[in-house]
Amino acid sequence: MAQIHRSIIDAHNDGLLRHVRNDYEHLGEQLARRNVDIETVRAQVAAFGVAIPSWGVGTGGTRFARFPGPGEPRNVFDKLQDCGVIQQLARATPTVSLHIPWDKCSDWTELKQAAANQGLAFDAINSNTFSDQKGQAHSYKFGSLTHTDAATRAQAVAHNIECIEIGRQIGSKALTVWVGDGSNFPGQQHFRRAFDRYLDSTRQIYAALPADWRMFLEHKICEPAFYSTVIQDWGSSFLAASALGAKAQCLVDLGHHAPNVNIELIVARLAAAGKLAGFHFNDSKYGDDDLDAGSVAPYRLFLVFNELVAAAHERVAGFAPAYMLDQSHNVTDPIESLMTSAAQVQRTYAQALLVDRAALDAALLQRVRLDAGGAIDPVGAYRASGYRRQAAEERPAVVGGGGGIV
Ligand code: AFD
Ligand code: MN
Ligand code: MN
Repeated sequence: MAQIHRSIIDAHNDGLLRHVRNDYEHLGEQLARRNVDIETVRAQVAAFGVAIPSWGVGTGGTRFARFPGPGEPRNVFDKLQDCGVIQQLARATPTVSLHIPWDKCSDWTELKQAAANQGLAFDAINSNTFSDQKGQAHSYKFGSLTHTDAATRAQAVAHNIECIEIGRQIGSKALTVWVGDGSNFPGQQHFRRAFDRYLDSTRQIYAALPADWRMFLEHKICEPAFYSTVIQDWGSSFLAASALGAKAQCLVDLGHHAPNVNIELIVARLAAAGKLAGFHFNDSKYGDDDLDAGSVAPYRLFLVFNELVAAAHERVAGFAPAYMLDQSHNVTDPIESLMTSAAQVQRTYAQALLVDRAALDAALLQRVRLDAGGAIDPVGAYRASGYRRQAAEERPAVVGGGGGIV
């Protein structure tokens, strides 16, 4: 099956070209009025790419059912072909993130070539020790890298090292490690010992990393373990990444936090510590829903990008996040969802670029207050005024009283 023919794209574009040119020109004028150069923003957005997860082009499912779609990819070559179409049309996804063993194939050189033919390269490679494969000697039912049984841990370590070897052949520069290890009941797992075993296993994987590789540790609050997970949150992830060394960083999957957690703050903390590996973009309402990026909470995505653009703007040391989608398309055509999600990520990046940081930081709000007759520095002026001291003298303290909640 070939890619979509150029003439089809041209014919489609022909009908819309005039409007796009007019709208772009108008937007350029509008932004110029705000001292934003549209060409600069355009170049930054054009240089931005987000990786496609190979598993995202297949139809996803829930634990209740999966409803297969028509023309689903049968193997990694089919998946690459779908990724090629996504990149051909939307031009925002130049790389693919593989998942081993789901994407195992017999000839990695052939696969690398097939990707290049589609205009694609490979991003981080993902290991899988959260499910058992046929013929596997030791089961991961009760854990993998943190299993109490040394032979099971060794098998999981060997699998990750094999992923590095595969990644090396296809041009990946990072290994993403997410484990489903954890417990379903209080008392089932010794928290400290499980974390120690995780460190012991990941140290062996870390030692096998090529010099120019990074290791991405992905935390997740729950699922499939629903009482506790070993790498539950960014704190655990940060501890592990710090213990391992400079090449280990923390990957933030937007769906892997409790509801209402301030993810952009986590992003800022990790960026400041030089430990932000990158992202798995998706959206959610309740848990690891893996819905299309920006479809439920676009403002949350904006706030994340606001931190990213600020960190790049301020040249935070070691700031080089990898961007990937990680979604499950259960009811849509995965190609459509991935194209619109990539565009949504791109759009959000553009919006964050439009924020005038210098003005936001100082001048704008100060000027607004000054114009309105207020103080340039309200807190400074308030403290200098002695207002509170005077109020305390004029209003005697009430002794006792109820709670602070009214
Ligand atoms: C998990 C994680 C992880 C993993 C994926 C598999 O997000 O990135 O690779 O699902 O589908 O929840
Ligand atoms: Mn993920
Ligand atoms: Mn997930």
